[in-house]
Amino acid sequence: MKFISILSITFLGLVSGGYAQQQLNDTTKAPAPALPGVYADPHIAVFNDKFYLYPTTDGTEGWMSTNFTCWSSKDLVNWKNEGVILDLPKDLAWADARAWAPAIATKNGKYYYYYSADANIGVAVADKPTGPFKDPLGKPLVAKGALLGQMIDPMVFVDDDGAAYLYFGQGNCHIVKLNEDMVSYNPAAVVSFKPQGYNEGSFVFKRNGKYYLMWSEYDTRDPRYSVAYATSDSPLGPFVKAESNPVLKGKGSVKGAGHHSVVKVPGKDEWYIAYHRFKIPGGNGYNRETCISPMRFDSKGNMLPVDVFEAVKPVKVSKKGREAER
Ligand code: FUB
Repeated sequence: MKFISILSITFLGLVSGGYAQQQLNDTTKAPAPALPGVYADPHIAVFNDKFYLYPTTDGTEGWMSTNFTCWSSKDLVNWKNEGVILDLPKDLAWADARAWAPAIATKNGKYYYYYSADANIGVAVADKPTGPFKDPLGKPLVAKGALLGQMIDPMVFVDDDGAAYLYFGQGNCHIVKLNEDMVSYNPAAVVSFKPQGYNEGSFVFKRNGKYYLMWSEYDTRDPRYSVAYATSDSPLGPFVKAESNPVLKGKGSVKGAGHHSVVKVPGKDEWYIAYHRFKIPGGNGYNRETCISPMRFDSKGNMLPVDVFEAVKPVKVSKKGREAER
């Protein structure tokens, strides 16, 4: 009798182990997106005890959206729509459509929101992460035609010493240190280069003293759209492309995974990557959805490939973690 039950436990174990393995290898059942509907180019951030997502509103051919929304979450899994935070026709005098690829940074108690509008880069300022955001310049921060490539896809990285750097551009990657006011810079100080494979969507973060520059390769309408990275010991580069690239790419039912951003859980060495993929089912480069996956490093600081089939478990921002980062 005992022998039979050992046999049946072993059999059940093999069956369930096989099932778990099959689940792991199943590239048809992607996790649900983080946001409902079609949103792309998600910029993820953490302020106080909440996570925020700032995406592009998708769903029109040519990406013709005219406003930006903000989403908040206490656990990275449940997201609340905070509504429209910048409405181009209403809030800007110089652009009214093609509201793309925003990013946010905080400095001196203010929130600075950088975005693309009609292929110029603008900046808007607010007292809270959820706005309302106001245009302090009345004109683009980086105007169309200022440099080589499209003036889109801004991202701002604030270093430990408080210095802020703007990364931007499609076709070429441009970097410039922002002035203390966060809304101006010296045009003569712009550094421009093109990492091998670079297309757009640059993003920078720092871990253990190393600067990681990431970007998207291929066109966002191409199912091969993916993310690569390089590292440097300075926010201005030079950056050396890692050998183990891409770090994010589609697989199975996940296509066109890219234009990402990265967030660290305060007080922990725990990282998440937000990105878009073609909507499942039936999406394409104009119908993309926002997803989040865990992101990890090896002991040498190399990024490990992201598993686009790994679902995010709820994460809490603790008071202790926040205090540790002050
Ligand atoms: O969402 C519009 C454009 O598509 C972005 O600016 C690019 O990065 C690409 O994702």
